Amino acid sequence: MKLFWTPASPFTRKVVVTARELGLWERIEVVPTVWPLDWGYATVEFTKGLAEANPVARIPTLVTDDGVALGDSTLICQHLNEVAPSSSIIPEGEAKAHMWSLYAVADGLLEAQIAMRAEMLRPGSIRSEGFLNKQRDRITRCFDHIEAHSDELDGPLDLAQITVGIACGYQDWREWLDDFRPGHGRLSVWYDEFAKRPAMRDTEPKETPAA
Ligand SMILES: N[C@@H](CCC(=O)N[C@@H](CS)C(=O)NCC(=O)O)C(=O)O
Repeated sequence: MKLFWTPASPFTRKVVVTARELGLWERIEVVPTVWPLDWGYATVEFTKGLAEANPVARIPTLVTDDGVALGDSTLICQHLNEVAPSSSIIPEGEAKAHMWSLYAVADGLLEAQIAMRAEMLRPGSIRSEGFLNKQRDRITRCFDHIEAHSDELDGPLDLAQITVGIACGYQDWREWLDDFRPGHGRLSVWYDEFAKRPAMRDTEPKETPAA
């Protein structure tokens, strides 16, 4: 399998943490991608092979062992879960709908963080404060929901937990995002422990290296 990657992308981190937790990381060839800083509002020169594999030209994109390109982190994590030899991060039965429900909130939170990142990259004169505030409000609602459902974070490892952990990590990393801890005490305690997992410690976000 081949993964188009950068350490700055929380969607890509979701895939990497999933692969590590499922024992699949050694089977993945990493293709580092480069993103000129105007990627948020302009078409940029893509890393060789990315747009050819996935015309959406976003990361993560995974090319499977059968040569099929999957250009979305949720699909990639589902694929990894299917090929994992013995473990699973997608529960069966009643727990499955609850897991996807919490997952969708955490994934929407990631989308809001990345929408803000793209907006923050625009020159200040054309940046929309209204748009940034809308994303901030969405982020607050999502953290409030996760706090109210924090008992669901205590079960066996699943994809919702991974995505919540990565959302907390991204919120901590970008200085223009607010501290998520005030008012979210149970989530804060959970995250402090979750962030100690080797798969989380080894994938802390970093700026995309220059070409
Ligand atoms: N829904 C997609 C979102 C992926 C996404 O937004 N990736 C960002 C990086 S975090 C990207 O590649 N942005 C480049 C662009 O939009 O041009 C997923 O889950 O994989």
